Amino acid sequence: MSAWLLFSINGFALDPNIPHVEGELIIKFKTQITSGEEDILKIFADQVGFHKLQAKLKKDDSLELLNSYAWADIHHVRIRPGEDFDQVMGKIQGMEEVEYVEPNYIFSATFTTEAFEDAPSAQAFSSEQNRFSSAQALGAGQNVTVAVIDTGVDYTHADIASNMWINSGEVPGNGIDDDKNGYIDDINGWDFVNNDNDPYDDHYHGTHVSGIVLSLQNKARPVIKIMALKFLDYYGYGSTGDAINAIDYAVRNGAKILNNSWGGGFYSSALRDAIVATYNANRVFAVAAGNSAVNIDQEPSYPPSYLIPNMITVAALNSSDNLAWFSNYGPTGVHVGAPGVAIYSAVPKEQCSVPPCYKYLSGTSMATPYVAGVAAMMLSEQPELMHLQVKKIIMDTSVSNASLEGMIGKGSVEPSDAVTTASNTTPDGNIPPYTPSSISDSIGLSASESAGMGCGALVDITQGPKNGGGQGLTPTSGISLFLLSWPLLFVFFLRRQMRRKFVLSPF
Ligand SMILES: [Ca+2]
Ligand SMILES: [Ca+2]
Ligand SMILES: [Ca+2]
Repeated sequence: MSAWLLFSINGFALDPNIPHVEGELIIKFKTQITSGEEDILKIFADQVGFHKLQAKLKKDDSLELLNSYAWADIHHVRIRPGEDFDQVMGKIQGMEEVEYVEPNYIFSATFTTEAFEDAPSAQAFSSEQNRFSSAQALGAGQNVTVAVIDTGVDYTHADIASNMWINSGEVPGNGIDDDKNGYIDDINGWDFVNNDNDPYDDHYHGTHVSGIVLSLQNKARPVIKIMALKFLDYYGYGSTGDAINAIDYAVRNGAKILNNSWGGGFYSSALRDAIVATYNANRVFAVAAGNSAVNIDQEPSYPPSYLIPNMITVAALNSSDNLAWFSNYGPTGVHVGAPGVAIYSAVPKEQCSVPPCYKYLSGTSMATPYVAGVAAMMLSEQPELMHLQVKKIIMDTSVSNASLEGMIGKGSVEPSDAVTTASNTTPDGNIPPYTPSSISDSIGLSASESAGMGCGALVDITQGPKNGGGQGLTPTSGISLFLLSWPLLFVFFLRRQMRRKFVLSPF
């Protein structure tokens, strides 16, 4: 039986061209999803779930368990060499206890490497950034941790070194998981690609993003801490399983804001559930709209197209506050815009001859950390604000113009106004209950209405097929992003193939 047929049973067909890690699956059992911080902070890799999986699946020893997520009863497994991927997936699919099983899809960093022969001078750039730095005068409150879920961070960079998050419960270098969070000697974060405690950036994207987050704070009164969570590899690609690991780590280890400058993936129920867990834990999930120049209200792209109310989806603007030519848009799915063209920020020491190194990059990847930085300054001023309040303030204080009307939900982010408003806003600790709608659900509002956000910001835009559709689940924007980055993706596949000896699907 082919994978196509198996997936058809579930109401849609798996396109073999969709990039995924060969031989790996993500499985969710039908259980009551518990909500709230208490649950999500439970110790990782709940053994109950593992034993259940063993009882159900490991009798024939066909699976290797890579990870379990206690908060949603999700298991990340690898099919043992020699086992037939389709057969094993079919067996899992047929189990009545299984809510879903899906491939371990691959995502990519959302930036563009266009040449900047006419890059603005550093001086011109700084004038564009002035309105952002004006927010710096305000923040003088508590420290706020921002998780940069990306390619890693050069934590030695002059702009970054003193602003790294430090795991105070961990004694470095003693080979012991002192804080019992499941990670040994994790001082600044974790490297989920190589599974080690050194999340150094062997690309440059994550360092650039981190530099932008930190540019929102007053250097004389630093309050932002960067938690480095590497899930994108040397080429800028990463898997759903590693993304979920990173999201889980961020929540359990105290990051209030998660910066997600990546995307281009297929609809993953497991990734959706991981983001819902961040909602229940009162975290702000900033996410890049993507660089395919499409309307994601019509052509969904993931993760930006999920309907999860604590997500702030960010478009890239140029220096005239118009949409950047490459930026995705959509009045429903994209909430605000921020500078994303020729942004000057830190890159790792390997990137120039005389460190500290800097580089101009463009992308919604660069716009998103501005919003994460603004959110951090807001929470520094008013630490008890709920995620939906942070989002509402950022949206309501943004400034629209004729070119943005109808293209994105609101306008260009105004950091000073957002931080000032936050400091004058009474925190509301009551997180409205939220139940995710599956891709086969009809489009509509859910608990988002009770969140009081208005302006269509929280309308479900997961326009998947109705039940049994079988053809509507193609996220064309994701596909076009892949086309845009096809050569890199091909390199990624070759690399993976060489490193892990996987037999890879054509795409
Ligand atoms: Ca630890
Ligand atoms: Ca230790
Ligand atoms: Ca490493």
